[in-house]
Amino acid sequence: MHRAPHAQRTSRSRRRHMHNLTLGRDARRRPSLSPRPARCTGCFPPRGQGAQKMRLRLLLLLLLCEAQGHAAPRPNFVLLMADDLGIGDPGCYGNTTLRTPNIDRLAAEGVKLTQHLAASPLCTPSRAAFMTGRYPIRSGMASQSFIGVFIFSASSGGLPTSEITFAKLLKNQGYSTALIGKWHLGTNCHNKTDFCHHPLSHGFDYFHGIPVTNLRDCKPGEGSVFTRGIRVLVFIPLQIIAITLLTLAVLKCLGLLHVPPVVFFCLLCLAAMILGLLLCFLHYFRPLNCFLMRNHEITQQPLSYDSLTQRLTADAAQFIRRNAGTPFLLLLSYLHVHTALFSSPDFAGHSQHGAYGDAAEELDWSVGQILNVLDELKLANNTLVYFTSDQGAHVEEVTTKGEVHGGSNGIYKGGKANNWEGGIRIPGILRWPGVIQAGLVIDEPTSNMDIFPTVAKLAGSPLPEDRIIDGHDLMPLLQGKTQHSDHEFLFHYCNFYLNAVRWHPRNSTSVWKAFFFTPKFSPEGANGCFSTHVCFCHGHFVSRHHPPLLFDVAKDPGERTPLSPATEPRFREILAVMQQAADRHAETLQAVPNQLSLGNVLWKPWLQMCCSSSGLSCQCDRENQAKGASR
Ligand SMILES: [Ca+2]
Repeated sequence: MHRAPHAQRTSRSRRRHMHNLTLGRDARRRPSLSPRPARCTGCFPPRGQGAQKMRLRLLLLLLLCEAQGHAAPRPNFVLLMADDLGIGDPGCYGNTTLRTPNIDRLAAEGVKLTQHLAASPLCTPSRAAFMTGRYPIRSGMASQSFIGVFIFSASSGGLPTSEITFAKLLKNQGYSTALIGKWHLGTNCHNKTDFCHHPLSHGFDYFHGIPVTNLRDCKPGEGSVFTRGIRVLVFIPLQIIAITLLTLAVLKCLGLLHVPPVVFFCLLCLAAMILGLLLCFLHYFRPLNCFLMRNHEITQQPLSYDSLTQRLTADAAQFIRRNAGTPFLLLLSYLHVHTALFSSPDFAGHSQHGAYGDAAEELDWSVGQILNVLDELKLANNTLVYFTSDQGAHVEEVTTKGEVHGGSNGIYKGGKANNWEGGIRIPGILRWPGVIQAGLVIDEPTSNMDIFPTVAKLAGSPLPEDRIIDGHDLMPLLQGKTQHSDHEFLFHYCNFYLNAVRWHPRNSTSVWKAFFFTPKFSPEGANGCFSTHVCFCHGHFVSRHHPPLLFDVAKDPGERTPLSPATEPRFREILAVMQQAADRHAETLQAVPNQLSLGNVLWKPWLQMCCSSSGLSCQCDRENQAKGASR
């Protein structure tokens, strides 16, 4: 482990840090949950006898109406999401060697959640759940195959338009809404201009960022995320063809077999075709999939990493400035710290942890810039800031030279793409000075799906009633009105497959976690699936458990020692309750189109967006021209 061990243990009590307590007069000035003032019924002019009394009554009513009309304004929302940042990376979660003073400041001024959970350990499904407050299986954003995320910009799958994001709810409430950074929830359905899955079709007024994701293949010289796939799909078939050709040639030379020349010709053509497809893939992947958009327009293709974080941060700051006078929602979805790693000269080579540490420290700098803008515009007290990561650190990210390009999950086992705590326990920090107590640490189970109902309620929006929302409003927990999470059960999915159940009984401090299967780590004894780069969720890649593997993660957060009937007398009773909960949950699921089916994740030429018309070269840079053209 290249970083300090995770210092923040999961003790079961809420610890109120006595420093910097800010619950004063401001704290009692609650936000209005109703966006409109109540109607002034009875406001009519007096006449006849008793006019004086009526005038007095009228005056009181007017004062009441006036007071209601000036209810506290609804808060702004700044949601900061890192990509693949581990819970062991920020200083406030125990790291002593990575410098994250701005994230630490946020935690000191707000609430730090220590059992904050991603609804999925992968980018696309976790983000779908975050945006909708629902398990990704409900929206069809949970893969039944090996590919659990979108890789191509010209795929037809994505977040269905029937889904309701918190951005859509807030836009309807008059909020200005922006997504800056990574989306990764699809772009088009049927043609390259329908933008059915695009952020602007999901409630954002403004989008500036990448529609898919940052990958090694987007940065020349950083290698390829497809190395293992290429080995299976290209090198092995080429070897088989070569051996076949050689064998046939020898048999023909020895006169043992008559082989017509057309057979040799066909085999050579097949080999040439496979090689040609590989070269095309490697050549065109970057321009066709790694590009920046501003709203519906491509502004930089392929994207340049030069001052990329600075550009996106400056744009986020501009959005805040433009909308300082009206309620706004900003989702700043960082490309950091997913590979390909990058950072500007101010950060490159400055951390103790190589390229990963440089990127993490630049991410922290950007968080600081956003907090500074809120301070400068005096918006901090009326803005709820949330910081998180979309899932745990990718522990298998190690370069061929042995440089660690994945983060730290602290004391937790596993990481990205599996449901050990390291894959799903993420940083979760919320700050709202005067409303949320500063310095509070909450150990109760919470989910990134909780942001949806929390944000909706604070903005005065009713929740959709025609669907199940799996998240719960966080405010009662954050404000100390309840000490116990509303999540009695949480369901941990590995793509489409129910991997584990979490049970936090209402009258207990225990947090039971039962695994129906676990990934087979490789090589044996490793802390991840290094031979496949990510763990898979089915088939011979997993070990099934009958009875399920049971832990109390309140006592054993590292999931080191499974319980048994000998060590836990209520073993079978606990598992029976969890199985019943899983069965009840399964009954709430409905069949929906699979957005991550093979047909929906494959590259479709007719969906390919390109900023130039000259073949597939797709080269342009309109980033500077487009500045200031946004809302
Ligand atoms: Ca991610």
